[in-house]
Amino acid sequence: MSLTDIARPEQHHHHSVVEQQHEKDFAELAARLERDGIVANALVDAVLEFEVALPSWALATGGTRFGRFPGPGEPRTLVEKMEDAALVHTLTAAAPRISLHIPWDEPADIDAVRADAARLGLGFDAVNSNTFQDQPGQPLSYKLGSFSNPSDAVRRQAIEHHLHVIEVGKALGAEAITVWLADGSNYPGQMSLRGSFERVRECLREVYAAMPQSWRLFTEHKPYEPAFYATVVQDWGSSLVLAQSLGERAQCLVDLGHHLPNTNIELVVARLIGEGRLGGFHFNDSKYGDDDLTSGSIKPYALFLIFHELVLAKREKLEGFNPAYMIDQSHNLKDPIEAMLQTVDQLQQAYAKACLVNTSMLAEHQQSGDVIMAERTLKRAYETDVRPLVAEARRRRGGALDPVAAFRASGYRAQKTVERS
Ligand code: LRH
Ligand code: MN
Repeated sequence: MSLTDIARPEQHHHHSVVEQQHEKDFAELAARLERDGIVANALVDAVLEFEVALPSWALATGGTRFGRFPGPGEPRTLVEKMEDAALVHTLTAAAPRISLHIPWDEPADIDAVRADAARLGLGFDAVNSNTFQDQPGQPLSYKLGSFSNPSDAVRRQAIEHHLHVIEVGKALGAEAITVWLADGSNYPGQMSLRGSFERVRECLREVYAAMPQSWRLFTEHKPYEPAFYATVVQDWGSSLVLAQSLGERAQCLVDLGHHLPNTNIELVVARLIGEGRLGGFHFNDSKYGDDDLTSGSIKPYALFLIFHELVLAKREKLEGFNPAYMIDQSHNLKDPIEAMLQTVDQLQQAYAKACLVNTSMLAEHQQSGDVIMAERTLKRAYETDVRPLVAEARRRRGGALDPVAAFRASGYRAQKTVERS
């Protein structure tokens, strides 16, 4: 059964009930939007522009320090992760790239990986470095930090790792590197709060200088974990200061789970857009900490408000505004592919709703100080059921009306369980 057969099971039963119901739903939504002066087909085209990269590390079951409950037929190799990523792209028509983590995805044979990617129609988004673990045979430990480590030799080792990650990325056609550092301390006094930051800046200068001119460097902030007193790149301010001191092609990556409870993340996004330093996202959702749950599963309105800031910036054609949309989740209970399909659908819906905002009317209400009408203008878009619209966008690109249903109907996981046993 080919990937496209999996995407459109209903196509075999000419004009199936599912298709007929979809066309009815879409026509009704189009009529309702027309009343607001909105052309549904224009929205469909806008949704088709939205693409997100999948994290290689979330295509197998994740876990916590308390346990991991792997499922059947999970990918064991990079090419199997790419196969699953390609299926997510086929079903959603919106995930044409995969983001690799080195050394977790260290390619044994770069040419073979490039060939597999070409065969599967996949590209490579930002590559991720890893100095938050010690690898077997690694001469020096990152226990007390990598770029912030007081030891020159440890910092040198960490820089060499990043230069290697850039080489792997260049060979695969990636155009960016994401640097998340676990560096920090657990106790007051353990680490120089300014010295550690200066050492990170110095090391990143060398990494930045080693990047091809076309590349970007994304700095990813995080308030805590694994450090539980101070994290060197702890918040968006530290990340922004760092990016601004490195150069034009250094920007800030916003992982939605890397904010203390009740942080106004859409405000952080607006601030970074305003400074021209929004590099990209790690989309996920959380209730408490860096829970890496399915995007839109806990705070869907906050996700919409983030996309509202993105659509505003896009409509204003802000110079250099080109965020890399990527997912970073850990699927501890759900089938990783189903969770990924849900995630891409949630992001497509949040984007579609944000595209529905009448931004000129909103600006008028903001200007006139009409608080309620301003809020209602946003809520009207958020409260619109855009599911027929994103389904139609997928259908026009050969994807599935309902990706999770199509995946379940395909028997793909059962097939892989046999193949990968
Ligand atoms: C850190 C992080 C980072 C990745 C890792 C898998 O919490 O968000 O982006 O390197 O998760
Ligand atoms: Mn992340």
